[in-house]
Amino acid sequence: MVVWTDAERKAIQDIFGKLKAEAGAKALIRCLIVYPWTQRYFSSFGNLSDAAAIKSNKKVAAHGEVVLKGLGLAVKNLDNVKATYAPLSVLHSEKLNVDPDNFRLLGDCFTIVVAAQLGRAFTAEIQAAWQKFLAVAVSALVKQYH
Ligand code: HNI
Repeated sequence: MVVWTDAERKAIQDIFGKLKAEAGAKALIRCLIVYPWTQRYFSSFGNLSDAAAIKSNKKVAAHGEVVLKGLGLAVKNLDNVKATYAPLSVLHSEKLNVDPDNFRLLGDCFTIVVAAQLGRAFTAEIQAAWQKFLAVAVSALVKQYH
């Protein structure tokens, strides 16, 4: 089981509290542009032909919010992320067939968005807590892959 210090819990909750609603969309947009192979999972989302199309795609924006809410679920269940994410892990593995390497890539995009939004407040200590949180979330998402 993951052990969280009080400072880590506070850092993760603070970051989440400060994040703007559009953070999820920004992270997903970045992921689809920087790692174009991730587009293949979103073939039902319409036009993703270039960066401008991805940025203005309403389905991408809406799905970014869904993913952000998904991360919020882990923030609310820090002591139980594995069980909380079990259904999501099954979905991504068995139904969506998402290559699990992509979780970390989307996580990296979230980190960049968080850093840009928090600016100087995103200190190394805060980043350490955030990266630990992402690692726990990604490992829980990968858990049901076999
Ligand atoms: Ni992901 C659906 C959360 C990474 C491709 N994803 C979801 C849903 C949540 C979610 C929540 C909605 C589930 C439902 O409808 O019951 N996804 C997350 C989280 C991460 C993540 C928390 C990691 C941070 N997903 C990824 C990655 C990809 C991905 C990296 C592909 C590159 N996800 C999908 C696809 C769907 C999806 C595809 C279905 C979209 C749709 O609406 O058809």
